[in-house]
Amino acid sequence: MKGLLKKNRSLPLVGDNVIIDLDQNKFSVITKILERKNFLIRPSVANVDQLIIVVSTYCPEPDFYNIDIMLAIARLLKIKAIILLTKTDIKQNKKIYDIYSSIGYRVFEINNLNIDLKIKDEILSLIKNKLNVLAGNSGVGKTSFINSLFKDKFNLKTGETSKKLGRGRHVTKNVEIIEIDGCSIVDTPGFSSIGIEYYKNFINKNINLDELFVEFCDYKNQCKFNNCSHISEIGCKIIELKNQNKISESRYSSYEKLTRQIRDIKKNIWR
Ligand SMILES: Nc1nc2c(ncn2[C@@H]2O[C@H](COP(=O)(O)OP(=O)(O)OP(=O)(O)O)[C@@H](O)[C@H]2O)c(=O)[nH]1
Ligand SMILES: [Mg+2]
Ligand SMILES: [Zn+2]
Repeated sequence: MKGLLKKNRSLPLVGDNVIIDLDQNKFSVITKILERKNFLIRPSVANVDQLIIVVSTYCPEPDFYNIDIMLAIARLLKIKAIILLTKTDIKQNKKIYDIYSSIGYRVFEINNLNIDLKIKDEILSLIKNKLNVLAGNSGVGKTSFINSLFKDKFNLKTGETSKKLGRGRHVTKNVEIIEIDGCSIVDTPGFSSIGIEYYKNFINKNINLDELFVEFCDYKNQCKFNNCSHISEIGCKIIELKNQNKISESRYSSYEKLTRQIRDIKKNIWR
């Protein structure tokens, strides 16, 4: 990288488009990072078209809050999102399938050890000509998914999960773009949480958190108060729907938890 870029601390991310020149010693140097349309902070990737949220039904167990935060970040950054539910050969999880497909997300139930060919074709057509980022906890099967999608072409390193600890062993160490058959897919190290706190610079004072929950958007105009926070207000349509099980309990509780978390972040940065 050119000294000036380094000095300005504008480090390139995986997924960046850059200008490269030759210096007097004929070494390639990055002289400019082109404008990003978006970037994820953890995993660190720029110009993302689609987030592939990978969740395993078993070892590690699914974490609903994490799924909802990843979906919220995708909405915040206006990135498409799909969900891969892996290890369905060992255990099913209809709850996850039902919650997320009922609010419009495409959820694929996958066995990475022997992927269904129809599912494989559908996924291939969904990821083509896009920069796709795999995200999810260590051991959920992100790397296995790339191997199973491109079986004869890849055999990337995967690792047994620890049954005793119920988690993966952080096998993938780097964020790396894999380009094959017109698909760009980014393998990433596993994180137990993607961390909304990293996005505090995006979360301005007026952000409406309910917009990050797709199914809330259809109903929030029916709340009695315009600026309803859907936490304890009388006449709140969202709370009413939650009580009638028309909005899922776990989605509502993620919203509640996120509201609290953002309130704390705001207290600290706008005091
Ligand atoms: N039975 C079964 N095992 C799977 C499936 N997907 C992945 N595994 C196993 O789960 C373990 C972890 O898979 P990896 O692909 O290394 O997981 P990862 O998400 O890349 O993990 P990190 O690189 O540590 O973040 C391996 O032993 C895989 O064989 C699946 O669909 N079914
Ligand atoms: Mg991996
Ligand atoms: Zn409300």
